[in-house]
Amino acid sequence: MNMLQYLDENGHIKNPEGFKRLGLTTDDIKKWYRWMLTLRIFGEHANRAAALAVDDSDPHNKLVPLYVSPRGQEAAQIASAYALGKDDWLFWYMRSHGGLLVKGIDLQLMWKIFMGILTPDDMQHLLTLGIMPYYIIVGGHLMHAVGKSWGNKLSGKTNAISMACFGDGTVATGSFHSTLNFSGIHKIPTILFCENNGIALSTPNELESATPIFKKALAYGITGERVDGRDPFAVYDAVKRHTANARLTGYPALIEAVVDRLDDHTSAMPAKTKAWEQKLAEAAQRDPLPRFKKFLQHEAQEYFGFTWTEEDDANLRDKVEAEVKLGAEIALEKRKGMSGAAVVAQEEVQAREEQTDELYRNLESISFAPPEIPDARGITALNFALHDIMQTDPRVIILGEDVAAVGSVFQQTSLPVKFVKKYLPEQIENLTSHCLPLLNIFGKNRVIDTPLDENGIVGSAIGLVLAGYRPIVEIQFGGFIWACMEQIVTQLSQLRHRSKYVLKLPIVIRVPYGGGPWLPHHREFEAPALANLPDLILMCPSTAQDWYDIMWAAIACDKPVIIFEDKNLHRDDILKDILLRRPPHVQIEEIGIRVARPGTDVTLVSYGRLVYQCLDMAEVLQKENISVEVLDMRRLAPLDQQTLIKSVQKTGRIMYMGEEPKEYGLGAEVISTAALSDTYDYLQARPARIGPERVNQPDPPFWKYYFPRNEEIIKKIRGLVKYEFIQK
Ligand SMILES: Cc1ncc(C[n+]2csc(CCOP(=O)(O)OP(=O)(O)O)c2C)c(N)n1
Repeated sequence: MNMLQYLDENGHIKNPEGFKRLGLTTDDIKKWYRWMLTLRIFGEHANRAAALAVDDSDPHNKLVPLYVSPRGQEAAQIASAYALGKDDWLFWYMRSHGGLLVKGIDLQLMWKIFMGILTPDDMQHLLTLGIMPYYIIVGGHLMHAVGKSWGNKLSGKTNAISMACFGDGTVATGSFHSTLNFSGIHKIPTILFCENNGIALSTPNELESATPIFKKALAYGITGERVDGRDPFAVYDAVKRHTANARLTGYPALIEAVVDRLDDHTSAMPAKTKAWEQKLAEAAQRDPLPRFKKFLQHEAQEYFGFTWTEEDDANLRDKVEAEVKLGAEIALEKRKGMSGAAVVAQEEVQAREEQTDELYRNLESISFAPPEIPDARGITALNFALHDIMQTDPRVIILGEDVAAVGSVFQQTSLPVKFVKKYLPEQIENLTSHCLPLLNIFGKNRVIDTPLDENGIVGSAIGLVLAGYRPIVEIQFGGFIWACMEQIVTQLSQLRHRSKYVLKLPIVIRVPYGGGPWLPHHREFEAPALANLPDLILMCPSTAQDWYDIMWAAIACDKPVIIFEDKNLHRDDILKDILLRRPPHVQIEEIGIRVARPGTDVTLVSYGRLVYQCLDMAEVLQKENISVEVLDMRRLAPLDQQTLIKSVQKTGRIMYMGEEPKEYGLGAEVISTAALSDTYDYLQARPARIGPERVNQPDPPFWKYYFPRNEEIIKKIRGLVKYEFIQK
């Protein structure tokens, strides 16, 4: 196999001149060996700790819940991280924790990571060193590395780049493709460091990839190189060269370090295939530790002027062994002092804490008094919200498919011609034939047409946050959000938790939805499937002012917010109203249910376009002396329980109406909130819900027969009012 190598399997330098040019010192060499040994010895102890239960009460609760051994990959991990600069970030996967030592963590902290007992202070320390929390989802971290480097590049900090480490199985994921594609197109200086140990759990590399890994770079217009990953000099040389080039030119690189996995897949899952076991003895011959020891014994004298004896080696091992044990003892002591109940309770508080960005906590600092818009519709409110936010906060950028040159498919990321002429005459020359794309005002570094890759977009947005940005992502149609569920579910809704709530995630995702005569994936309502995910705030405005205010409140919030915008309301005249353009005056948590119409007999709960249908039906029912209170949810999740309960306690009756199939829909939460609380005692009728059956929407000509129809609403509400509650 062709690959860069300085150190042969017997510990001899193959290319003396090239080796000397690496400019390594005695100090470098000794540090490397010490770290490699530390990693090896730590791994042996961690594997043992992974077999020990914390106490007799629960044999499954191990001291180390899961250990993923880097045995055989130490040289690649230590030398690659050593080639990074102080400000570079490391996006690691579980097996690849050697780089953490190089970046500066001590053994106590390493133990805490694997024991699962990190505190917020520990996490803050890791982030300060440029180390991300751990990732379990294969490939989940790759786009975060790209986004971070991208953000650095956009803000001119070209000296700080990211390195993402991953295994050969990861090459099969969509995230790998996204990573190479984004970084190739936008010249994002990221080092993609693949530790190819030839096997992914039990699956050999030839079943993950039909071509050599490093050659894939070519297809994306970036550089690829293969090195012997058991030779730290080759690894160091490659990473050093490519990071220097990345800093200078912005070019990313894919480095394939060929290594051997000399241990089980994980402590919990040995995955000893016959093929792997057969190759183990041969692979052990390439073990980087004995190889490096031989180098020290054979070559250190010639190249660095010192000798390395068996005694030196034994002394170092003893020292490292003692350090590893001491680290474990300190970590164990800390563990003893932790109460499980207190940790869980604290996390609940942290998760719910309001998180408003500093800039928006002090509104006086925002000088902002643009003229009101007298006849704004939903789209106008959205247009001006985005414009005003971009103008006020330079950290905000817009990302998405077709958001730049054309100003989005519904012109959400643009300004309409007539308003530009009236309010922004200085921008007239930037108009296209039909609008003023925000791109033409804020430039290509702030309004970015991304590749057609939703998972890549959300992943890069998370990385951009790490570089100080506050991205607004557009998902072109709600139906396409499924293409980024991996990032939304496993990262956006969980990363704050994995970072012990130290990381902030100010990302806003806008999702146009709304039933109508359209093809599949352009008409569904996706919020119910997301509402069960912790840490996401889901919003849905139905007035022009709310559209504006919610967008601002979302951008001020340090938690991820997903805004569902009913595209049926974009240009509906029913929304026409005076739009006050104002900085965020309420926190997103305070934007709960809006009482769209007060009433006394029945509480009718809905969202988006349906609110207007509810209002119409309330008008009809009023003529029969049935007074309906219409609630516009606005915040779909978490639900504004207080306002809901107050209303139901007043009316004694509740009905939910939604666009989504009613089974497992948002109505389940709305109704159970009323029925499971003290409000149950106020109920005079069994709660009702109305909405489509749990089937897909029909073809376009028949769409109206799917959604709640007026007659049904009237009938159900009449029934509610006549109802005698069975138990009463
Ligand atoms: C998306 C996803 N699918 C499956 C898994 C289960 N899993 C964990 S590690 C692993 C193999 C990873 O192989 P590779 O990328 O080569 O890294 P290695 O473990 O060999 O270092 C698998 C299948 C996972 N964590 N995430």
